[in-house]
Amino acid sequence: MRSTQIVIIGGGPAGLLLSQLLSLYGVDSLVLERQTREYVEARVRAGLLEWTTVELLQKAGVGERMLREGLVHDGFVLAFPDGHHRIDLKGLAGRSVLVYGQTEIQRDLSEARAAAGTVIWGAREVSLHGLDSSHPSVTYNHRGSPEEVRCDFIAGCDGAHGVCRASVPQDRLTIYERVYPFGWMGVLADVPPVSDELVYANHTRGFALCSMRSRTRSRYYVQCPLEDAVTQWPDERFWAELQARLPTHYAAQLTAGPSIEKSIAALRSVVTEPMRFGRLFLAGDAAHIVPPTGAKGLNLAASDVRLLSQAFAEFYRAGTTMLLDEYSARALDRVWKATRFSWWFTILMHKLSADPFAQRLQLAELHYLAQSSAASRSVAENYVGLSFAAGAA
Ligand code: RFL
Ligand code: PHB
Repeated sequence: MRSTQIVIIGGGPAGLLLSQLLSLYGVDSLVLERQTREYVEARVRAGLLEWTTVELLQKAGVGERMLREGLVHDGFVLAFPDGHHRIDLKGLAGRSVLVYGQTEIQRDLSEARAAAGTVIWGAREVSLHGLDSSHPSVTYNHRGSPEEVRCDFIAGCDGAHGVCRASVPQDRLTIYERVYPFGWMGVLADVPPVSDELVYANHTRGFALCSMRSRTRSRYYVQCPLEDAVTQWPDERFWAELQARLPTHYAAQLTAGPSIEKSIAALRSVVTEPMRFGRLFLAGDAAHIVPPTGAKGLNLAASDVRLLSQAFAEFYRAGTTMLLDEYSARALDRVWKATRFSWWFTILMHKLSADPFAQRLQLAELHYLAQSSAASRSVAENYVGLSFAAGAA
């Protein structure tokens, strides 16, 4: 029977980055991923990295292509029915963000981890055992044969629909949840972006976001009803709707083109407390989900993994469980702040209901942001990512 120090369930960005960081600390791990490598690498998701995430990826030794190909953004634009306002990230918060697709990070990490031979893609029927004992183990099925691996700890990095959180007795976790009554229809297309910076638009027809992956590849989203299916959004309808939701200046710059990917994402906030049960530690989307408005999901996964890798390293280096014992509280401090920001930004920018009072409040807040550098600074500070201050993880 195989054995390792840490079994990591899930080979998304959280799981692979954790494995990569652990190898730097001389800690052995095995990643069990349900899907094939090709499938995982093709999933189009996040696009925006906080600088602390950029630095962590560099530290992990997977930053070279990211720094070469990523686009540094010093600000972004908020558009609303009667104006627009640029949030000067660099000027107000002293930091920038990096546009670099999750698909690219996934590729960089897969390459590094595949070279080390520590990922099993296509691991089915993963099942966790002995979580509250000192000898946990994981069973799974690989290419038709049953396997078992023993370990000291299990890291649950298996996303929102994984097996890890579900393996914890229900009465040992508290789950906080908010479901938003709309989704995002996203399109990826090889057309130049409407602007050098991201544009978040609050419009009476609904929210729209202009993002990008490169100077020749755009990523656009429009708010849509939760019940909508992708088939209801042929390309022509999407481009017309996006154009209608942008201020004339940006609408005039919009280049339409055939979509190369199209998907609908539901918007939710979920926080699981604590992020630990016995020898199982949850990280990333397995523990929390944020609506994509604040671009925090991948960044939170990275900050969890940063804390967790340090805690495992400390355990094996000094034999102390102090950082492991503090992991959940330290991670959750940051998670709740990002949850608050993502919720606030979602409520500010989306069409919530036909309630005219709510609409006027949104507009008043957007006008206030445009007028107050203190208010804009608070947005900038949260958007670039809160620092890892002492006592605040
Ligand atoms: P993932 O990426 O979901 O990876 C989990 C992995 O676990 C595997 N798995 C299992 N493996 C073995 N056994 C099982 N039983 C398993 N069950 C699941 C899955 O196959 C998968 O490979 O979670 P992770 O690693 O925690 O990473 C989280 C991020 O993917 C996520 O938070 C972001 O994509 C969120 N997000 C954004 N985050 C940002 O920081 N910036 C952004 O700009 C941003 N934009 C977005 C986003 C998410 C979006 N969607 C799709 C909701 C934009 C969108 C539209
Ligand atoms: C993206 O590029 O996919 C993206 C960027 C910013 C967000 C959400 C998604 O807030």
